[in-house]
Amino acid sequence: MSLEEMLKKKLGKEIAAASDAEIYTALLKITKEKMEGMEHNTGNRKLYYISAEFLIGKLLSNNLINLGLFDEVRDILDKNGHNITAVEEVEPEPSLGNGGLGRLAACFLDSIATLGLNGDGVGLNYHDGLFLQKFIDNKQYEDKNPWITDNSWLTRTDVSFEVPFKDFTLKSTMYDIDVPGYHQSKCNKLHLFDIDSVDESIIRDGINFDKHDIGKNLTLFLYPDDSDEAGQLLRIYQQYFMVSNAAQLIIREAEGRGVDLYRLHEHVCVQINDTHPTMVIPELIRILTQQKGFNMDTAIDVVRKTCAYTNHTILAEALEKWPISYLEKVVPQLLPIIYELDARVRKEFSDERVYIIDNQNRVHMAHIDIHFGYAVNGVAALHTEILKNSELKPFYDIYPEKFNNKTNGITFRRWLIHCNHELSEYLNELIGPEYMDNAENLEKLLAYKDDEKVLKKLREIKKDAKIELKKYLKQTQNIDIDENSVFDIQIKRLHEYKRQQMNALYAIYKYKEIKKGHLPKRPITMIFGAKAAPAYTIAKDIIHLILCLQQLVENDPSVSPYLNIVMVENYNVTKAEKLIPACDISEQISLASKEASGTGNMKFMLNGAVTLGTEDGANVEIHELVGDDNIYIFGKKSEDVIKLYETASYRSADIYDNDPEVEELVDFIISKELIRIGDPMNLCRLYKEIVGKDWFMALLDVKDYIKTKEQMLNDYEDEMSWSKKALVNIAKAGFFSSDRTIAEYNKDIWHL
Ligand code: OAK
Repeated sequence: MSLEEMLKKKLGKEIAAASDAEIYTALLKITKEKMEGMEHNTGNRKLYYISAEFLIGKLLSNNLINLGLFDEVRDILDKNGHNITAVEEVEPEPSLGNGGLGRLAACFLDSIATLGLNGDGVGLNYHDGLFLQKFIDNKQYEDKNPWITDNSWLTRTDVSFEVPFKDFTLKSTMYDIDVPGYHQSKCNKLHLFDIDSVDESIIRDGINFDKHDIGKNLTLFLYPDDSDEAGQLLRIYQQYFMVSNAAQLIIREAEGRGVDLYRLHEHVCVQINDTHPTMVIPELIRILTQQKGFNMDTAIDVVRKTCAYTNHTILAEALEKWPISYLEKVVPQLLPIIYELDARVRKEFSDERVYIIDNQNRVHMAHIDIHFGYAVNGVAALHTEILKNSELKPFYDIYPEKFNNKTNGITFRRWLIHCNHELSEYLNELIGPEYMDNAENLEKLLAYKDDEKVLKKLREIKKDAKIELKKYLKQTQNIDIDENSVFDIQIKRLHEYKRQQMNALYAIYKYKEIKKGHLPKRPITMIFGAKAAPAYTIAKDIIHLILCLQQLVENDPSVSPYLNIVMVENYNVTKAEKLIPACDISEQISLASKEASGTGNMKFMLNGAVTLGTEDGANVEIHELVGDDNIYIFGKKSEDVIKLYETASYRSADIYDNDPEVEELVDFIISKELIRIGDPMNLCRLYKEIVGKDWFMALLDVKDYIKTKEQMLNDYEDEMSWSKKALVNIAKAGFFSSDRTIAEYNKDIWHL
């Protein structure tokens, strides 16, 4: 049966007469049936990629692309008066992730399947995932985000485990999402564990709920507020539930394959995605010793050869440390194992910085991973060097052989072929389709770097993407943007180290310049998208500042023709897919040393944006690849920043007091213009934070930042030379394919 006939049959009516929602459901079913019929990848060693987040985005188009059906479906729909983009709108976006770590896990699943490797994801099926962001009175509010509907990519399986907690046991249900590789005949799975008793009706006004009722709340939210003890306990419940299921699944599947558990490491490998899944180590040891007759030495030895750990941040507050007393309340069965692991470390090493349990009775999760795993990796070259030479130096001194770098990557299926059809088709025409299978082929584009016709075409494609974004923002937020302006975009989680506040200071600078009559050559559209963690006060104050600036500019006819500030509401993967192709200036302005890698930087580059960035994370590698002419680097270097922290010698107040230009910008936060629009409490608090503390040193770099951005805006006016920069960025992006990253993980760590 042809695809068209299948679609008709599923719909039970003519395609032309069906609604977009009906077509979506029919396509979902057809695609799911197709994937269910595919065999799973096989291999002697199987990978379990355990992660608290899988930010997978909508799946219909991605799956159709990977199954090689996209073009046909698009044509069938066109022929019948429908449009694939409108059908895609019907799909709810799964809310299973927050930021970079979660999106990376999703890109990795795509590449693991694409390389035909035997590897599944394991995580949790959060019903309301990460909160839905709403702006009211220029402030962020959080609402629940139910994304699971009757028609969903989830398939309930009959796999179920008993998960023992101190006071009760919970029975799990495993749901699966198929993960097809690009043009592969076999599939992998994402396993998401859940409990049947979750009760969404306990959520009241926004995202509040009873944190104590674990049977009802366990898989409601990703990252529930942990600013109190109940919240922290809930996170421990979630983490243990995730890894206990993972461990039981691993053992069951291994036994099912006839694996001798004493050789588990030869057949299984577990990748621990940051520290959230760390308890899988003591849990596996517990199962092997208590249920499978292992002695402690052997269990530890086997588990150590099975587990590997990826670090995604050096921010101290994100390195998890759980009080022993909390673990005791939730998972007392793990404590004898954790004490044993700590005792072994203490026996072998005298340096207390590497102990698992510190003198405040807290368990350092990363320390468990490093001692009792066989590999530790950072996610960009600079990040790994910082881990080795400062953050984790005492560990590197002990285990130099465990440390390795795996620079992050992104899947080009989603971040080029799907999100930027026009560009990907043009590349096809120009350099042939080989780049789709091997991204390094993008370099063939360099042959056209002086070809005016090609450079003009790239500019046209960018303009078309801007027009698409303009329509989308009008439709979704009733916001008008000018496609002839330069699009300057910063989209990422809101965090002080990412320095959205520094970008806001630029907006203030530009506003004031325009007020003085210094008009930019071309209007500027500054776009932000970011969610702030609900309990992160200053992050919310920064959102407030940006939204107030948006309103100020919008209502000032002397400024609005030249400057537009737009904060996109509820930034997510779907929105990223529309924003990234339209971008000219990619804002990657974290304080050097603080951004482990960044992956948005790679997506923007691939879509022909030019980076404005610090020498941080993967920006360093982008810089090396594209060269000085095709990136704009500013700010203090990581060594200098690390020294400033070590010597505790940074004082933002000194800069503020001694530099009237900086003072003028910061003072504007509490100016009468803004206070009239915003909430004085929020604005004053932010002002005080920046003048009195500025922990992530926005004032240190702000002037260099402004100067560099001005240079960029100037250079943008030379159309051909800018377009050439865009071309070089696209051509050099091949290195950042997650296929390359995964091939490296496999070669150096997984050996599948
Ligand atoms: C989230 C929760 C805990 C710890 C780290 C994260 C996280 O999202 N980290 C981000 O991981 C990305 C993927 O490796 C990196 O590109 C980002 O730089 C990093 O912030």
